[in-house]
Amino acid sequence: MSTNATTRRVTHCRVCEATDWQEVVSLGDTPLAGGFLDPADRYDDEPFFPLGLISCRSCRLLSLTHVVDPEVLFRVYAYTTSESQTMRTHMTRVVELSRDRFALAPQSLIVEIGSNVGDQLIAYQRAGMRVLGVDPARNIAEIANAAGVETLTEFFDVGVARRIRAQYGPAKQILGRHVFAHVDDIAEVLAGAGELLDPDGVFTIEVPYALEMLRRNEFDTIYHEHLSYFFISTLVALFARHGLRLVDVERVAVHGGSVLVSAARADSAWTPRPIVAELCALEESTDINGDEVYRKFAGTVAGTVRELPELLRTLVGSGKRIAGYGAPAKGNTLLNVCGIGADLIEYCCDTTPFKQGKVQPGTHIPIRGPEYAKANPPDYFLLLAWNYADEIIQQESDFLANGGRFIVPVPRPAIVPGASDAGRIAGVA
Ligand code: DWN
Ligand code: ZN
Repeated sequence: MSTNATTRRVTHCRVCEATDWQEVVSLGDTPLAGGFLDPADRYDDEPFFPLGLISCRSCRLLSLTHVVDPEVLFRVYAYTTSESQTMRTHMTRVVELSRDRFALAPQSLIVEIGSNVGDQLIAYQRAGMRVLGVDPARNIAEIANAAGVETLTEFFDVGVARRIRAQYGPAKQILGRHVFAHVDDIAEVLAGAGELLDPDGVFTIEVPYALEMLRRNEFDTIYHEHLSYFFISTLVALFARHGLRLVDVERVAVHGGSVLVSAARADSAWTPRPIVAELCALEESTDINGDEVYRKFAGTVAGTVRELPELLRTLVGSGKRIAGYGAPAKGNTLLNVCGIGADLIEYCCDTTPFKQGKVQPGTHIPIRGPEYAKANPPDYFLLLAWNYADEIIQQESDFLANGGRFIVPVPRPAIVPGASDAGRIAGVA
């Protein structure tokens, strides 16, 4: 079933309002990546929505072709920040970088948009800051409030920003980690930031870096929650339109290669660090303003969509058992677009209690907890949560020692060799 009532086709660029789009890749109709379902005999009413990527020829924003109503996507949310060492270390670093670069004193007010269960704000609390979370997901905000992180159950907009300022005062930092790409009305959020920000405050976002998505073929990070995929040069232009100046970028490894980007009021004392111009030059030299780089990306995506199911079919055909490692949102783009279903993947193993016992959207592969995977180890894990590859491969040393192997889907499908595989060529790429 495809639904029109809750979708809108994108016509104007949400950064620069231009209407000249290059079609990059169409991934067909897919279910919502976070639309985990209770097991059922039939799934006739499951909604599917068009999923396609286009590039604005004016500012090179990469955008989805269709916007799904945020009330549908974000009021009940399956994703809670992963309890991984990688993420804990990263969150501490976000606090240190912000404090050191922008002179955040103890007791500064930090407001986080899309604050999820509050883990990032707890790291700020430890550094002595005052914190406030804003997150529209009722189930998630409840967990954060119970953990002692005051969280408003709201979409951030001008009205919410004014209320916060009246009650708590201006914010020294407004933070949005992996949420800005989810916002359709960017102008409203930036106007809200303008209302709430202290004259010397910074607006900091962390977004997947579009250059990395293209370079590493991370096409599975394309799904309905992610409306925008940003280059630094696009963000420079965006902030300038809204009275802000992009002053800092830090490249960070999380979520497949992201950027932590800070903007200050254009009339503040903060000036751009050299990295801003360096990354704009890198993007220029990668020819992001031409069409070819996007055509090439589409070709690589098509290659993976062909090769990955072939590899899995060959393994299953020779009697091997395969399970998915993790049930991340991006896994559902991968599985649905590649046509990989329960005939190839027995189950997906995920640590998130909310997902366990449910089935994956579209493919209806059951989701189990780690104990089940321990008791029923497959021959191969398809590493759907590939962004935690190092940590997961390390923690699954028993699985590897017993002959189990991981398959990574991107940049090209490949079997990760174990220590005992020296000299053998694995995978298809
Ligand atoms: O922007 C978004 C990003 C930041 O987070 C979202 N729209 C939703 C979400 O995307 P995701 O679901 O692809 O995120 P993760 O963090 O890659 O998800 C990893 C999944 O794998 C989680 O469900 C937890 C699970 N996991 C696991 O089962 N064992 C993770 C690790 C590290 C593990 O050891
Ligand atoms: Zn544009």
